[in-house]
Amino acid sequence: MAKKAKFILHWLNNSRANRILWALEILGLDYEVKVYLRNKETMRAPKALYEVDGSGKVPILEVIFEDGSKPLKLTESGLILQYLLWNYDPGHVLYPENEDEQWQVNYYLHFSEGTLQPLLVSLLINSLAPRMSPFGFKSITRVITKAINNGYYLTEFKLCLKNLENHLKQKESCYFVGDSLTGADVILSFPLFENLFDNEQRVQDMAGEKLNLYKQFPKLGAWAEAVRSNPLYIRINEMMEERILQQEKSGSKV
Ligand SMILES: N[C@@H](CCC(=O)N[C@@H](CS)C(=O)NCC(=O)O)C(=O)O
Repeated sequence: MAKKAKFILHWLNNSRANRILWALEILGLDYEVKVYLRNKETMRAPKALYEVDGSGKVPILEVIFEDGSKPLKLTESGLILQYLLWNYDPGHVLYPENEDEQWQVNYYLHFSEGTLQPLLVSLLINSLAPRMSPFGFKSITRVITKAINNGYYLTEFKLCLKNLENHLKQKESCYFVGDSLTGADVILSFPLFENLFDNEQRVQDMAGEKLNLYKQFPKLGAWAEAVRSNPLYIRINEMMEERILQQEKSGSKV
């Protein structure tokens, strides 16, 4: 059993940090959230976040041990979830007991940031490129980015969704590993639910074509609905909506 600890999560609105908050809540850990708000024009994180870690990226999880030993500062969602699952889930709530299923969860911890998320970021950047191009170059940029998307990013993205859908088709449960929610669903909640199924207009803008995700990928759609209706997922979102309002009112950055 890991040492008793308190956790400080550095959280940014519309970011990957929500899934760490969800995990902390599910595991019933003793945590505190520090809220940072994106600049409304640039959508980038505030300077205050760079003071916590030079990367200026969330999630950042500080682990403060009760016995006074050296605190930890963890970054990278996959690593943070791995740390929590390996050390702070003795009851196997999110990390299955069965070794084969543990490897499956570990696979998704890597797949999410290593394969799926880079494709989404590339599609997002390509969708913004025409707007950012100088006058006179917007149309040509649109043609070039579309060709790149069709040649690689969009094709690979659709392949990922098809594989994930086929995986769920072979299962009775709507979850990715075993028959209940695991760390796999938690890590996938950002790319698959928050960025795609809960944001279909954005996907359409990114893909440059109409994608009816629920119709094309019904099993992923059922999974997305399980995430949306998860009571602790609802709770953290309500909690953070309130924290955002408080932060905006106080006008403070942290
Ligand atoms: N692979 C990293 C990516 C971290 C990352 O890019 N975080 C974004 C939020 S989704 C961020 O902090 N962006 C702030 C900014 O770019 O200013 C992870 O999974 O933790």
